[in-house]
Amino acid sequence: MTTARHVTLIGAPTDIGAGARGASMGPEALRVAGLAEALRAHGVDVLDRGNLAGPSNPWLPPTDGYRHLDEVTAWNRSVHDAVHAALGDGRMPILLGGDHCLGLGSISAVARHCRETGKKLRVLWLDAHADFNTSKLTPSGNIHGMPVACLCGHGPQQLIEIGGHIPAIDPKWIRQIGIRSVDEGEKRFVHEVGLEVFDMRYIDEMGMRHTMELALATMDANTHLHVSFDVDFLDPDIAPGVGTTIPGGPTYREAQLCMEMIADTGRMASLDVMELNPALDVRNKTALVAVDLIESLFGKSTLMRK
Ligand code: Z70
Ligand code: MN
Ligand code: MN
Ligand code: MN
Repeated sequence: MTTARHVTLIGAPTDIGAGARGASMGPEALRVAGLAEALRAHGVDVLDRGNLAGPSNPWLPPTDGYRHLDEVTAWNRSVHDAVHAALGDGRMPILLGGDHCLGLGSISAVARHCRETGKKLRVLWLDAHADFNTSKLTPSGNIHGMPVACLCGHGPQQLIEIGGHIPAIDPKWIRQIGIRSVDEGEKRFVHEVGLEVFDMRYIDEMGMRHTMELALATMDANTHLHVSFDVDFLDPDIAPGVGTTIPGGPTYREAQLCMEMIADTGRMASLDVMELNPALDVRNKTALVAVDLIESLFGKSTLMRK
């Protein structure tokens, strides 16, 4: 398997876009759970470049449909620059969130890198939520519910322009998996734009194997696969340490298969691990399961070897 063997860990310790405090502690919880050591045990060269800095969380109500827009912008610019620099160095960035509003900075940087290098981009969005709200549709103003819409060019100018190209990505490049909580207006907008969503109903009926076969189809040797892993994708039984637990997510076995099938493509070239909230976790259990699943993304397997 040709998985990237040079990884840069980038910590983004903020909950600036979230509806609960605590995802700011996510990067350290993943380090304490042994992420770097686990990857090194699989032969990966790991460089932990520490945490990015940014504004603190003022915890204010929304203005004009957005909470903390200026602070969210500052954090995303910083994430964009760090992710773009890691890719320029020929390394695979792993963004340690932090809340999912930062998927905007990360993926806009990946998209910029793909434009510069002539790669085809494919984004796998593993999440309980579609994160496709706008200021008009949002019930909360929390920008972690908006990054996918922003990436597709629907959002405030200061966010959608971060990667230097509007829109940063085409909705056709995205595949969403595990979705089970979408707001009413958001649902209509997802349909209007034609996002490809494999929701839990689809996974229940067709199984994770078939789901991932479709979600991973039509990639080629020139494809850069970005995986944006919101930990609330997982069933709360195995991952209680997230801001909003949504019941009925993938089980441990389904999540493992999902990660293993991504690893088998050999195309994953960047990764976000988002929304881990240690303040709501139980003895770092959610961080440990995340590390276990990330190992599978890097080709850990039970018995068989390719
Ligand atoms: C809801 C909103 C959300 C978490 C994203 C929830 C958004 N759709 N929640 N990630 N944990 O407020 O936009
Ligand atoms: Mn999310
Ligand atoms: Mn570049
Ligand atoms: Mn989510």
